[in-house]
Amino acid sequence: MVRRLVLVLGDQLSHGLSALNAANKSSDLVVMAEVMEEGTYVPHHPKKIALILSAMRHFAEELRAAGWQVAYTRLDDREATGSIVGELMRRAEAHGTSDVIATQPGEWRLIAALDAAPLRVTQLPDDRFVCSLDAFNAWAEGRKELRLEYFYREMRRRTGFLMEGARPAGGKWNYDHDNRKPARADLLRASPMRFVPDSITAEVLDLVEARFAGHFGRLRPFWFAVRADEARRAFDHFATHLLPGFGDFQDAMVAGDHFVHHSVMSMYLNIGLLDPLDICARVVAEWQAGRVPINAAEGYVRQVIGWREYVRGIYFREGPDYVRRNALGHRRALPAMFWGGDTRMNCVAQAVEQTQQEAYAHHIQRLMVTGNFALLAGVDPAQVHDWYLAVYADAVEWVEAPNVIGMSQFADGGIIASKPYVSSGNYIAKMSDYCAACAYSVKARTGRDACPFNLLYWDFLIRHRDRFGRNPRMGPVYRTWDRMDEGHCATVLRDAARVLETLDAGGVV
Ligand code: DLZ
Ligand code: SF4
Repeated sequence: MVRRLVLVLGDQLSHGLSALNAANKSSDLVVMAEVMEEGTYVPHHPKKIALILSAMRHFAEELRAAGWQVAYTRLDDREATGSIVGELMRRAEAHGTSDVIATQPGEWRLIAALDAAPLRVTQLPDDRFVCSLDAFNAWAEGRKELRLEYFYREMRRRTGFLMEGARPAGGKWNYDHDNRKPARADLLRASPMRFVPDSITAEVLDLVEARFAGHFGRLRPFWFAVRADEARRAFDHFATHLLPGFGDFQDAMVAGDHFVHHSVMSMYLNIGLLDPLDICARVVAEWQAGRVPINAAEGYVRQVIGWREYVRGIYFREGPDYVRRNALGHRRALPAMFWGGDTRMNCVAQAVEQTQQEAYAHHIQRLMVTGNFALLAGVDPAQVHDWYLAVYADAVEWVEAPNVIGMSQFADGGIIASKPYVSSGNYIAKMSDYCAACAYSVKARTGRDACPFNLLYWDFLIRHRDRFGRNPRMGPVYRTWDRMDEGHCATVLRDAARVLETLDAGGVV
């Protein structure tokens, strides 16, 4: 006899999950399901689908070994219905129960689907985070601006990480200013730990290859960790070899080096294989032992207990319509180069190519190359959002949408960012070695050879002068424009219009 069903989703692969904690091993049945709908509502990268399906299969085995009964649907099971709710209904009917315990999904779409299901579904809070949604809302209540820095300080105090009594370790809360060094190509630099697919993963790879052949992204070589113990080993490897330089080179981009000093742990964290407090405790211990500098430890801890928790709070606070916001009224279609189409822009080509290969690009590639270009070109933020959600292995909507809609595209009108993250080619030239091998000249400000970022940067600012002209943090750039020769300004805008026309005509930029 089964009393209740316990839903475990593909990004809820944690033994301490609230739904499992609330359930009973002897009378409840865990339901896990590989379903086409979750793989195709956006065309997820094949590596991402393989990660999730293989990690689900391994997790189901671990649950069985721990004494749970698990009803597991494989993508190619003949009776499979193709959706999460369909699978719950099928299991409910087979076992004569309509009671379901779930942990709240990380996406409004699925929360609504569970609410609408003709079953008695209890959605429990997802407590695998440092800050509950209630605590976030209490922090946000009555504040005019929800800035990361203040939230982050609260999290530092709450966790005690990098605190010396009431003071931040080293005397400063934030060492971001030290974290902007460019990096050189270095063949001896360590890279993330890679894993050889076991027989479960090998079977999943064949399945993904057969079912999602049309999706953007290369499935093989597949090297991700798919179990918690592997993810922990991968994290240890990062902490030992790459963390010491993580701070200094956090924003650096190096052609052909897909990871530089990044940990590439977000995909494991976001599906539940790693625990945020565990990994931060390890980072803090490395700093206490004198093996990593404070700017590295602080930078890492800030991303995990600060930024990651903060964006989750915003996503759930802002509600289901957040992903369709478009404060700047941008309407342009996402250019084909985002899907691997030809481009003469080396920075974009590098970021897209590695995304295709790895289902990964680091934050500055996402923010200052692809995101910056989409924003400057006025691409419809919903299309930009769908792209990021699809192509990155770590992209679950609660974390991806605030980063894209808010931080990168300014489509939420300034809830997350106090000004748009835009830059000319200069920033990319400073932080990368991309420009040397580019068909465009980053120094040229006008003409056919001019870096498109240089042209579109001004076009964007002038297009949106009504909105940003009075922003005190943007005053200096508008004053620079106003001091420039009128003829030069007209040429910049004419050349920018030519780039946009080329994009609209489906031409190569
Ligand atoms: C992303 C994803 C994919 C590709 N496939 C599945 C799946 O087959 N079964 C499943 O339970 N979950 C999958 N997921 C993760 C869900 O889409 C995720 O739980 C929601 O986006 C909410 O965070
Ligand atoms: Fe990118 Fe411009 Fe540099 Fe080319 S010149 S790599 S387009 S920033």
